[in-house]
Amino acid sequence: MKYPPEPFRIKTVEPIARTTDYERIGIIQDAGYNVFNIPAAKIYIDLLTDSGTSAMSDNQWAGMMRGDESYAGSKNYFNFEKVVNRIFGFKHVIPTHQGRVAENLLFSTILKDTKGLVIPNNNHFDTTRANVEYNGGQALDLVVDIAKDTQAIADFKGNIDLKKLQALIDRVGPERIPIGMLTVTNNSGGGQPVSMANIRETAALLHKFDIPFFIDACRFAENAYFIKMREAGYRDKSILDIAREMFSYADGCTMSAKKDGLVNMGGFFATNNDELAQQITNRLILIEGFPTYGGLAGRDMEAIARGLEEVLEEDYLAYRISQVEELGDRLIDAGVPILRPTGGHAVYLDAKNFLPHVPQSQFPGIALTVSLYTHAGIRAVEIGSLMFAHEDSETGEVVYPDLELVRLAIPRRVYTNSQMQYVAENIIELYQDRENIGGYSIEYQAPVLRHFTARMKPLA
Ligand code: P71
Repeated sequence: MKYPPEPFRIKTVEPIARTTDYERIGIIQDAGYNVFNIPAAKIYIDLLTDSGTSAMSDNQWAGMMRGDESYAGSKNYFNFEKVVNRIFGFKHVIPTHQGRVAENLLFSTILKDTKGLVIPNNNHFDTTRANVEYNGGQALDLVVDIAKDTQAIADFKGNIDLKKLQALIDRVGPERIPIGMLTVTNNSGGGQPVSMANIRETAALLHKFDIPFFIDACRFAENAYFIKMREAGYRDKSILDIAREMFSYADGCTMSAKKDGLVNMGGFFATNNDELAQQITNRLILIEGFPTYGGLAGRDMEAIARGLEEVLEEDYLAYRISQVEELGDRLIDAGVPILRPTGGHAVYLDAKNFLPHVPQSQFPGIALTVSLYTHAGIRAVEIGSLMFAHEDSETGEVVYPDLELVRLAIPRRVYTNSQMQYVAENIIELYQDRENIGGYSIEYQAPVLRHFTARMKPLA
């Protein structure tokens, strides 16, 4: 079967309400044309993010009832640690309440007191970039060039360009690179996977210069599934074995369990480095909590432990990846420009090609996001100039991102395929009416991570 069906049945339902076209026009205006400001009750299909939006299984809910809420040494922490160890293989496991805290702890520790440090990655996601920059470092994106061509078909468009990484090491010297990273799958680059060969070679290159290698592991299971399907020699390996091999090359990872942990809240930092683990643990106690809970309830750690086991199931991953692919295929068949091939957790509309008459300075991704909401009550997220355009620190000129995307992130185990069909049909309608969609300007913006709270206004 090309698109394998859901490997679960529905036990609890949550009603969702539709709004009228007229209501939505008022709602989006009140929201300052920023979909982050819309109350969720006014959204019909919410594809803002796949983060923290998963449906938990009956097994995870049962685990919630087994929460041990002891301040120190909760039994759930030991379950959680055991599962993380089994999959990721790192010696120290430090729970955090979400991924960006793991990033904050890491970067505030390794970038502290030193100027001019750079952190290479395939593509940093927004919170990673912000945590690097806020701590005085420079976040560099060294993804392969083919990733910038939305129509090029390749198996591993999330790979880092090893020549660019070597050139960076030659240019700034290894002493200015405290760690190197890879984000799996590459979220800002279309949810594209990184190959095992690229992970192995990145680690080897960094280690040659004694630079530690960390993985941003949010969607590690989806990445492992793509390796199984696309990379020679992995078809007969289990997802667990592939994941273990991926992390065996790394010195540690940051993880938002809100993605492939199949939970609504949680994350961790893990590493083999004793000294770093000690420093981070000390900081954790200051900002998150005691090392055996790190900002999480005991029941949350139990849900993560169980979620991490479930996400490795192949029936689940086959359904997951193909649900996203089917939505992508429906749009491709209708000629709608999307980033190809379809990524692991989302379909990314190519806003530059969808709205060629709206220049990057007028936020085509925002224009499309607003139209999707007003047309059909669908919430997507811009991954383009509002999120990533910035002023060059030397020239002061605005640097625009290569890609102008609108991401339709699919929550895990949440929406049915008929709801996905509704999404596809409405996007196709919008595409047919694209000439009537105009640009936006910014009315208010925060100094960091402005996309979350910006207020916009239509230009026409
Ligand atoms: C996503 C998110 C969360 C988000 C971001 C922007 C708008 C809406 C929602 C979070 C990530 C991520 C990667 C690769 C670290 C984090 C931070 N992604 N790395 O994609 O994708 O994790 O949210 O748990 O702090 O929607 P955190």
